[in-house]
Amino acid sequence: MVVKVYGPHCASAKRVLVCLVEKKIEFEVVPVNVLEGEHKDPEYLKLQPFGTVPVIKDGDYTLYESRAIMRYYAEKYRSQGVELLGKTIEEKGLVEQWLEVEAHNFHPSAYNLTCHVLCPTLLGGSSPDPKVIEESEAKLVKVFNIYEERLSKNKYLAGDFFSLADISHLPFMDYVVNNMGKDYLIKDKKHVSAWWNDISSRPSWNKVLELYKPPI
Ligand SMILES: N[C@@H](CCC(=O)N[C@@H](CS)C(=O)NCC(=O)O)C(=O)O
Repeated sequence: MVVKVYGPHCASAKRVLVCLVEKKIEFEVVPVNVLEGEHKDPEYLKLQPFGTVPVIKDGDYTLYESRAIMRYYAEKYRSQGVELLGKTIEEKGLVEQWLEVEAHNFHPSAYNLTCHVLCPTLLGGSSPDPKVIEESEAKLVKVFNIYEERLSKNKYLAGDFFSLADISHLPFMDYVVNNMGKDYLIKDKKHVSAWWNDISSRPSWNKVLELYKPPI
């Protein structure tokens, strides 16, 4: 059964797509035009009642929330493709820890910047608020200071192995560093910069970026 990924052009879906490519899982995509509000259509809401992308369908099985989908496939196809969950229980704990850090410490500020710098007028957004931008950048600097310390001891966030925790950062780090041109946030951080160069050079990420351009 080929996995169907709804809304491949959106940032959160790209997490899922990179995971599928790294795990060598076959998939097809179903476009969802968020700019036209298709993610709020009644048919779509039957799959994702909160009206966000992505969703996957795997036969009769439906799953939403991008990080949950990654965890599901990394576990389901554990022995296939790149091991993304860690081999030991300790490694697995650290992958989970850094996935949570991404979701709760990195993502909110990166998301706010995306809304206020990249797409203030889209998706019902308001005009850019300089205070939100300033505060979000300040919060990201603090987060990156902690990453710098961590990455001075390990090549990747969870240890010396690439994992879901790294994948989870790709879409919004790309927005911040490349699309918004805020590379100055990491430029003076040798280890964060090396980590970003490494993970953003992976063929899986470049394939996903090339195939599914952002909607903005
Ligand atoms: N926690 C969700 C967030 C999904 C999300 O916010 N997706 C954005 C696109 S990247 C979206 O659907 N935005 C449209 C909206 O919120 O109306 C996940 O990780 O799947």
